[in-house]
Amino acid sequence: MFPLARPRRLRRTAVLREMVRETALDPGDFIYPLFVRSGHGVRSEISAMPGNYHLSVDRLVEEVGAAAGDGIRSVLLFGIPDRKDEEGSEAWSDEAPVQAAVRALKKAFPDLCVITDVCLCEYTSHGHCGVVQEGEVQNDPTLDLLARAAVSHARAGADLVAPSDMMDGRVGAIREALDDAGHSNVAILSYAAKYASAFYGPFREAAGSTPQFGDRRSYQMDPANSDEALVEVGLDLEEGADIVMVKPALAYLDVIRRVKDTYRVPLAAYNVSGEFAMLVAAAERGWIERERTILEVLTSIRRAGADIILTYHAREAARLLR
Ligand code: PB1
Repeated sequence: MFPLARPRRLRRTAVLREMVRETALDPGDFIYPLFVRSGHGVRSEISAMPGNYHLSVDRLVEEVGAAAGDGIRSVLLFGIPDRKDEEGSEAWSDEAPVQAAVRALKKAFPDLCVITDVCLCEYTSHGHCGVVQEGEVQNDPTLDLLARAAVSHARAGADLVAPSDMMDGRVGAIREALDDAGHSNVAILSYAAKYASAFYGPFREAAGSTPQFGDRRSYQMDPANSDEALVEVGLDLEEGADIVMVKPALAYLDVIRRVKDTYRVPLAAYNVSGEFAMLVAAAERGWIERERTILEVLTSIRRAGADIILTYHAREAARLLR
């Protein structure tokens, strides 16, 4: 009790504060999301995500080289296809931007960890993450298409595939397809507890993946639920997920903590586009200090229990930590 106990004693100097600091940020824990499209020499900024670009493969290789210079060792690729159709067939084309990007990156940076997003929403004309029949997103017919996309990413050389569609049973289907195709060493990072969130807005503009009708609430989770997140994570682990993810991060820090305490497995959290845009916009207006806020946000996600953070701040944060 006070005056015996004085917590301020250990806050008195920077050395003391560092000595008792419980949570550390390390660029090795960051995954840097990138958007790749076809063409040559393309680097066009995404308006709702300043500092993020649509990149052709050649420019992507440059960007990743620069990011590696900042300390980034892991990237997540999203593809912007040239054409969309009902099924999203560009998702499993070996010549599509993501597949070409994986090959180019693994060639240029053999030690880089290359992760690919596996989903159909960027590739379907209707913008949903699965096959649509009679106005509804169908679960089981989607599994084979996702598995095909994952196998084609593995064939290109991806280290991890990251299914973000939220269909039931997709982790198992992808695991089986990868193993059958001889890719048993390719790991699965599953978007296990992915919420139907308004924070994906800027991404949908970036990826051109806004659903053309309805919304994603019949497959993504209700923001009000956290017991259900434990069910979702448990299922994905049983089906063979190697790393599980909670998404978004900031409005779901409690879910991150519950998942970590319950399962004690490698856990990722996605600091999504809306969280990024909010911070950048407020900093642009001079309402918050950009650099301190970035580090505070990322620290909070690690403190909540995430081992790995997917974040558009990755390069900047890595530089700040040097
Ligand atoms: O940063 C972000 O907002 C990421 C959004 C995310 C990427 N996996 C999805 C958002 C959505 O549901 O539209 C894409 C789903 N495949």
